[in-house]
Amino acid sequence: MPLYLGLDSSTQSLTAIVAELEDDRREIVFQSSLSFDNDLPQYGTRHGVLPDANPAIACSSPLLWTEALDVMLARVAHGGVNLSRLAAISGSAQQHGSVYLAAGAEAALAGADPDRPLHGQVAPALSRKVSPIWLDSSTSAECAEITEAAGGAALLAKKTGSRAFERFAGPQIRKFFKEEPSAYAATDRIHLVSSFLASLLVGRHAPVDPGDGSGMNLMDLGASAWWTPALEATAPGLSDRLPLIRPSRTVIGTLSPYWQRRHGLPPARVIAWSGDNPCSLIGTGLVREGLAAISMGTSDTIFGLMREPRVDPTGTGHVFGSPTGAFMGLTVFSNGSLARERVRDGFGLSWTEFSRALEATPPGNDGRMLLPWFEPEITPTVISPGVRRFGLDAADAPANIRAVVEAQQMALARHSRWMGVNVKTIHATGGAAANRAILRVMADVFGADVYQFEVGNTACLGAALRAFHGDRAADGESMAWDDVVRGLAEPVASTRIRPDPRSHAIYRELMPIYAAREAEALKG
Ligand code: XUL
Repeated sequence: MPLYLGLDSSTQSLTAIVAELEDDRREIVFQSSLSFDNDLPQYGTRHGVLPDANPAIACSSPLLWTEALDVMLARVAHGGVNLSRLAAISGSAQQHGSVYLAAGAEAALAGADPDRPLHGQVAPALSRKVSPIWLDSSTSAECAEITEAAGGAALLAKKTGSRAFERFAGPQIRKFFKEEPSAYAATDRIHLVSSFLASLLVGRHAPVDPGDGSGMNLMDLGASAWWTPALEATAPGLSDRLPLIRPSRTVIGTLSPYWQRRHGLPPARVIAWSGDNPCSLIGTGLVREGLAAISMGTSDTIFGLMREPRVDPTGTGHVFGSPTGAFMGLTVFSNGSLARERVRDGFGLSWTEFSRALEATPPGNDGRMLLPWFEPEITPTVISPGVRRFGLDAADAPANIRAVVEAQQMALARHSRWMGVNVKTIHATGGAAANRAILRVMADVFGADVYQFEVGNTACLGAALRAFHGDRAADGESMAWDDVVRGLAEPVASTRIRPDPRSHAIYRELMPIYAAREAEALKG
């Protein structure tokens, strides 16, 4: 029976899932996760980010991700599973991060010596040591320049699926070109985190898929091709430096000799990697329109499949490509788990105490409220962070805990209306989806049924399922997506949390107040 490996390189960790998938047999046979901060402390990251005095700058290290991949594939190889049956591998990665390689990178990857760790062999091929990631908000000037040169925000959004966003690869590339012109000139290929890690696996430059390519402000969403006016608005000679764009199901090569010899892995097919949100769309089983998922990880996101690309007229959300070949709507909040952690840590509590405090306080928090901008926020755009409290004593632990969770859920509900989905069922995923006290607030704010999943990391599961789908497609069997996700990427019926009508009524009254306070704060 064939095995499929899914990998997920997120902001803070790398996860692997091996699944046995054939007909009705759907079983996870191996799972492992490593933390960048704790397991590879030599890189000095905090929550997966290299420390910087400027809060707007967020970079990580491509060598950290490379070394993590080596460590994880050793674990997979020695995890007690018979990997001679490994048919295909695919991956998921944090979106928007860009990796800069010099000429000669491909030769280094193809000829990597299996007796030496890969990161040391990749190091000389980097034309930029660091990789700006999605938490970076330092490119407002470049966003404005690109918007103007590409014909305005509405056209950029219509063509690429999003207006210019600070964290998107295009504005980041422009900033690099402006600040380090000679390093930009020495750059031969610019990858996303997903296509960089896929390149390491196949030993040559991998393509990007439309799911992750649409997070760059560079891709024509309808055509799945680079959009020349955006490329020209971003940096000179960019078209020569970008990877090819290929459908998510594409077999991009086989596991290179490095991995075969170093870890004794078979020459399995490698399927194009994608971004974590497109992978999570598959891993939460959202292969039809009308359903929504909320992922609560480092970022909180709300997303759903779209048959046609309905771009957000308010300019808040994004339309990305979906691995199914359709599209997905998405809204992202950077104040996700780090904000919840800040409140919890501020009062020195455990997660159990955090949940108890949430359960012991009343829905609506007796009108006490906060705006949860502990870090710079993506939705709505807040470059200079700062928490604003309303009737809330900063020293009152339970009230602050309820306030941060309610604010996050009200923001999710308010800023996802543009997707035009009447949310009646929510598939909850990400680390915080294990917390039922938080999901209770979610159900009551949205007035929707909320379900949990058996597999916590749905982005990683989605990658394994995409490996399955791509492998079958390469053998000429085009599987329906409902059949791909069946049995594993399905909500667990017994976990349903139904909304409480009285609590939902309270939140319906609070929503306009929250909206007004947000609008007021943004004006200020
Ligand atoms: C998506 C986004 C985040 C990252 C997190 O647009 O910025 O969800 O993908 O990994």
